[in-house]
Amino acid sequence: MSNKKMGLTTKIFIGLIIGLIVGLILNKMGPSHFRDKILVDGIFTLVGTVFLNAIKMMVVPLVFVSLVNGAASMSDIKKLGRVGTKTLGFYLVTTAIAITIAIVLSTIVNPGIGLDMSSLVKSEPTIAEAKPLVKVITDMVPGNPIAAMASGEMLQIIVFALLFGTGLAAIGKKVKPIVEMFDHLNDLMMKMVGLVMLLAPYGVFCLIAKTFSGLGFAAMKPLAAYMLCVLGALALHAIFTYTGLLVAFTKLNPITFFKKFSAAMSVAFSTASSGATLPVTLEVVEEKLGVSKGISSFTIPLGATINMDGTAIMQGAATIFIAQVYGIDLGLNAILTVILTATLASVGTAGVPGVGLIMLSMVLQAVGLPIEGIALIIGIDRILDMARTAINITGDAVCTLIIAKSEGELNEAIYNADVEEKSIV
Ligand code: DAS
Repeated sequence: MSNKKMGLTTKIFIGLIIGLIVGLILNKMGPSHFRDKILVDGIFTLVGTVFLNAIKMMVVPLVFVSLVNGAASMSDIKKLGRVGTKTLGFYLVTTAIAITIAIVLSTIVNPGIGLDMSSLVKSEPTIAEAKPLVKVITDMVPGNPIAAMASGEMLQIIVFALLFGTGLAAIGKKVKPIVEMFDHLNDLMMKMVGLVMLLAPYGVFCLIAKTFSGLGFAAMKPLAAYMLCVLGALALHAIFTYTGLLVAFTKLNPITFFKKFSAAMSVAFSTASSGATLPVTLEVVEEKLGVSKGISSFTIPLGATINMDGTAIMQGAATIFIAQVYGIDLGLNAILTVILTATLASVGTAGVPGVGLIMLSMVLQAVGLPIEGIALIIGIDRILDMARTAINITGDAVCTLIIAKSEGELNEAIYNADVEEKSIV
């Protein structure tokens, strides 16, 4: 992990801790012109709003470019046929399971119930009533894709981008320059996200200080409950979904998997970037778990682009939390829309720090929840980003093992080797 990245993560943590302390002190100080007008409604709202707007600014271009890029990179799927279809199928199914676990757990824990934090966010949320699912589906196809982008109709942008990218993949060689252009544009989007995230330490400080100056310790419990929902769902998904799939489809020992894959998980945790961890993921999957290069060189990079189970879990829990904080009851239609949007959105979410939060604003827009709700959770998101990135790559590796086993391209002697040697000694 480069010093620059370590620097940003450390700075965000420092912004979080100092913002928490300043917020609690201001809360204890009680109302005053200085606190309420100069600080909370002044500096904190100004910097926090600039940071949130910078995140919102990235949503449409990031979603469009990364989804076109994701879909166009699936041209290999056509070539790889069976393997590609199986890989895509496993990735989408595990992501949908992940977000469902997060939503069910969050509706049991109810992290946002009992605390109205909406007073902290200036603009009144404009909530469109949850559309019937049939209308959601029919509305997914934009009558005018440019208008969809201008108005931030995210599901319509997703559908248009996936069709656009699939079209590029279907044409193949003739449009190679366009595919390469989108690959470069994707790099540009990642760089712009990186530049926006440079604001994070200051934005996080102001948003956390604002939240806690208004609510004091009362805000600790719901935010802690939200974090527990995300971390709990990540753990449940890893323990039950991945272990269950691994045993059901490969009969391999899951303990061996987690023992060997923990090296890659710790790199993903410390970098909060699936992309940065890619070389380590490939090395562990090939050298320690016995997957052939022919399979892993396709499924792992594709997974780092289109498979984000951990991110989907955060998006599911955050959507429930924000709806509860605003006192909005998400009906079944809205819940299904969240699952659909987050699963589709994960197709294009590239693996860089903070990108899941940007995609969260897209999920919130899809169900008419106020994006300003992100201000409530952004302060603690970096910690959750590290944990969910570790799960993102674990999902890629589990699906890769299943595909490799089904294709007869898994060397089980390598998979079991180290553990048996250790047990003999
Ligand atoms: N940090 C992203 C990744 O690298 C995940 C996220 O932002 O949710 O996978």
